[in-house]
Amino acid sequence: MKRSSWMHIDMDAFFASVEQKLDPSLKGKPILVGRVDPHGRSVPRGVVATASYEARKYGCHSGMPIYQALRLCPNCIVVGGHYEEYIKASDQVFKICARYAPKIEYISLDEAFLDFSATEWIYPDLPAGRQGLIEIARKIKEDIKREVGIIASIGIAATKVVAKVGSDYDKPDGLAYVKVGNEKKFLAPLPIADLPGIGRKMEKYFHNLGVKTLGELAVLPYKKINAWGGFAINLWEAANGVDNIWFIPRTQVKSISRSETFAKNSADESFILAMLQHLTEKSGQQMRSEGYNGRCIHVSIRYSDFRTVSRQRVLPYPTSSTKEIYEMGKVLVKELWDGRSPLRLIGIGISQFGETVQGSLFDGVRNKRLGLEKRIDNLRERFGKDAVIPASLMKLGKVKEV
Ligand code: DCP
Ligand code: CA
Repeated sequence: MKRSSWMHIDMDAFFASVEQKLDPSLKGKPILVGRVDPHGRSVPRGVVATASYEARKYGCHSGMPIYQALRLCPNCIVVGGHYEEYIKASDQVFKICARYAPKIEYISLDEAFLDFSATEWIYPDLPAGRQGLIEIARKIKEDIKREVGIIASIGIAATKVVAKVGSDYDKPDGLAYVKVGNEKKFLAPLPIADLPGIGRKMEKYFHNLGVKTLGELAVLPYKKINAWGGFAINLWEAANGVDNIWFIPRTQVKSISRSETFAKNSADESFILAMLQHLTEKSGQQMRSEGYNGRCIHVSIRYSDFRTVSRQRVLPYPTSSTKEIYEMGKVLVKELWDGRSPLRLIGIGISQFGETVQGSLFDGVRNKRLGLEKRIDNLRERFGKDAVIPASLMKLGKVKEV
């Protein structure tokens, strides 16, 4: 069997680094990216989305209330988020990755797996194996620094889990290569919380059993692990350096999408966007009723000559909100469609399902919006699907569904 080679790339203090790039006077300073009010003043009960590494020295971190972070580091500068800028930086970063990696699995705005399995033939001039991969990783890091102005950390390993642990190992500005066959040895001294998926509760549970390191987890008898069920087996296998599916269930198992062929081809932007909203509404409603949240939004359009183009973007958090999915869908339509040629079909979908992250920059607004959308779903369930119709959908009339 051909050997796998994975790189895991993750930006350092992503939102904070983009803010420091936008306003160079913030460079080298402790900053917190958090919520701000419309006048640019920090909201006292806000939460830290991320802290620059200068601020982390004082113990500030993501998810911490801003007032608490300011107590630890009174000199910290609180800045508001610029979501569009994060999307732009993310696009630039992944375009650079795509110059080097034949296959990319997007995890979030600032994180992806690059598949370098069996790619020696693409890089005939580079030494095979270790040296070649390290050289490529260096080039990716350099390009990102020069072109985007932020810093990436990269882990290289034969398995995804180990590559991910590797990108965190040497952060910030890290580059870690784990030799093939050395996975277990590399993981053994690390605290169990370094393994993705181990939350605070599970960490505590293992600590109570006297298991503090991944090495200690790896030597637990399989019988004991087996009794704890599937997730424990995953963790145990990962600690033993075994490549398991780990990230696949959340990213590839399911997607929900809707598409419609128009009764008549149309180049009317307001009609096309209203149709997009109609389809998003249906997908969003299904997501909410089935309890899914997805990160990756994809849009397809088909021109009258049947030429079909699609595009996708990854949101920083999984969502099921019609509004959030639609906003991203609209951006994708504007990028895909020339704005003139008539279309015969449009589709939108959501994939990369996972848990919603709490304590993020946009939580307050997002929770309110989701609550409202769920209430509308309930109304529709009770009084029929036309009980609440957004104004932009009124003009659609009846449409043909495929
Ligand atoms: N984020 C957020 N709220 C959280 C966690 C993260 O808004 N509770 C946002 C801000 C981060 C971005 O997502 O910049 C990426 O998250 P990471 O966990 O990768 O953290 P950073 O990139 O900030 O730091 P690191 O250098 O540790 O990767
Ligand atoms: Ca990051």
